[in-house]
Amino acid sequence: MTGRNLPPLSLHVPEPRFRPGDAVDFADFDMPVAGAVARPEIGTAPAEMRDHSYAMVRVLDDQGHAQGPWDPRLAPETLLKMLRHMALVRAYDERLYRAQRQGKTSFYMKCTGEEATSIAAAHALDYDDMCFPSYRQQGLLIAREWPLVDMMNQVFSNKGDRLKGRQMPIMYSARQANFFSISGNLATQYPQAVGWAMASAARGDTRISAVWCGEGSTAEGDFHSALTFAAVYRAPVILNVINNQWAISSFSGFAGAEATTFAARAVGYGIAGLRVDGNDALAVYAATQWAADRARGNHGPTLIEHFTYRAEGHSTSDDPTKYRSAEESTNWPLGDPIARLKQHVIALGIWDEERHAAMDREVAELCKAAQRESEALGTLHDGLKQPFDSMFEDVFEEMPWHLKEQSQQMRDERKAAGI
Ligand SMILES: Cc1ncc(C[n+]2csc(CCOP(=O)(O)OP(=O)(O)O)c2C)c(N)n1
Ligand SMILES: [Mg+2]
Repeated sequence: MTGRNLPPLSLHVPEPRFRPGDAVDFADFDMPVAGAVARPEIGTAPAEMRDHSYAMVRVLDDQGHAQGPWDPRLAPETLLKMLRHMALVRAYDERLYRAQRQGKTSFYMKCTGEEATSIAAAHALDYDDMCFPSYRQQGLLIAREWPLVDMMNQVFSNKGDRLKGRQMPIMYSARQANFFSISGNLATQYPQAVGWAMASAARGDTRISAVWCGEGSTAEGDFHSALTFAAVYRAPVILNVINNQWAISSFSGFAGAEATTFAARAVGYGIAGLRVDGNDALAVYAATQWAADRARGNHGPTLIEHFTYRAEGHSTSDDPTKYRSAEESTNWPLGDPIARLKQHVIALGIWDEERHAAMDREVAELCKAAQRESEALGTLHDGLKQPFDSMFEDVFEEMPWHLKEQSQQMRDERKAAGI
């Protein structure tokens, strides 16, 4: 303590608005009007786009009609395909969540409520655009029609798991789908995606990359160094931040949401920023398409904040009833992404309740059949599926002497122990 006559310093510690049991009222949520935000030319300088980091691009209005300059005017087949992929990812999540509760896998993560942020983005990208996902972008693989059985094999770490049980369940890797291996270390994919985009440009290629992280992960240093490189070299990359309001049990305020938007991170770096309603598949599609065109035209990166809500637990290891009000999810002012796209296609006269119910049954059956096929190759219930020796393989092209020695020691010890 110094003797100076000054008030003591204090820290501001953010507190979420609602805790378990609280009544949730979003009446003061300033609902952005659908169709109200201008759509800039793709080559617009970041300095002229500041307002876009604080506004919110919305296309679908409350009646399910598409409004304004961001309406991507998609063909009926595309709209219905996006709807089906969103329903499929929800059905897939439901099945694997139950499989985890039955002890068939140790871990699972759902993306309930956030389906549009992956599915609509994947539809707006080209197949050969390289995706650097976080652990909640299973929708990218579903939209790229990657086999469900292969995904489930990874979750069950069974005999069919191409990753040989070395990755945590759900940390997929699918090179042929241009889907980079998921890492549990938050935000590491950001510098990787920017580096990949820089390499693509340096080689004179035409492919771009896209990367996703949660709002909590923007507090990682990797996020900021990636943005510096992206801005300096105008890397052809789309930087997605999925603001689902929560990072396990700490709310978005701990990553800076009380002070500004996550899209506004772009402003400080001189990057184009867009903030979109992440529960509006058409807004996500339109923003992604805009950012992809911008990157392909050598106009540089775009940071897109997808404003959404994590409707369920962070993972199967989490219990959100301990830290947030259950009413948040049911009262979320931006609704449910599937219900909103469904309302849109019904309003267009190309869909109806009967077809929707039939589609839900069909995707549930598809997941059930895939699960049966995958479970035939094993689940967590029946122990290890990969030979013990395989833990030493695939790290070096040629196994170095010390690993050979260690694997021999393991074999000797197992033999001595009678295993
Ligand atoms: C570097 C690092 N720090 C902490 C963790 C533990 N962790 C795993 S997920 C998570 C929350 C991330 O929240 P957010 O980025 O908002 O993504 P969300 O889960 O909401 O999709 C944390 C802290 C980790 N995996 N890696
Ligand atoms: Mg989050």
